[in-house]
Amino acid sequence: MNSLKDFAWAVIFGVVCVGGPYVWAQTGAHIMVTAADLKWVDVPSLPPGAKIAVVEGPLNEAVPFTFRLRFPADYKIPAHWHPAIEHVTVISGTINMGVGDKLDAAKTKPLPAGSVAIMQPKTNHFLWTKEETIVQIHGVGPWVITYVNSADDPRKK
Ligand SMILES: [Cu+2]
Repeated sequence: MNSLKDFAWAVIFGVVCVGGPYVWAQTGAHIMVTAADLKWVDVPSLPPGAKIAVVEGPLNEAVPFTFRLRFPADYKIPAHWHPAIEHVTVISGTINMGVGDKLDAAKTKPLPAGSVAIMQPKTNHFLWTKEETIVQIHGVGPWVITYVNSADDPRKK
C-alpha cells in the first residue's frame, strides 16, 4: 500500500516539478502509463493537426525519450531529418514512409499497426497518412526535427 502511495507521489512529482507540463516522468523513473493516461498536446514543430504525448523525457535533453504522435487522416510530414536515431513503432492506423529529399508518395512503404521503422541520423525521410494513425517514437535525445526545405517548417510560418 505504501509503495503504491509512493509511486503515486512520484508520478505527481514528476509531472508537476520535474518533467514540465506534459512529460510523465523524467528518465530513470519507474514509469507505468496506460493509453488513457496520455496527455495529448499540439506539436509546434510538425504541420498542424498532429498531437504529441510525451511518456519519457524531456525531449530536449541528452536522455532516453519515448513519445507518441497522433496524426489525422490525410496528413503529411515533408522531408526532414533528425540528429539522432529514430525508432518508430506503429500503434494504430498506417503510416506511409519513405526516404528522400522530397515527399513522393510513390517512394513510400505502407507500415500498418505493429510495424517498426528505424531511421538513421541525418537521413531525409517523409510520411503521409490516409487514416488517423498513432505512432510511438523512442531514442536518445535531444530530439530535433530539421526540414530539408526550411519553408516547410511550421515554426517559421
Ligand atoms: Cu522523422
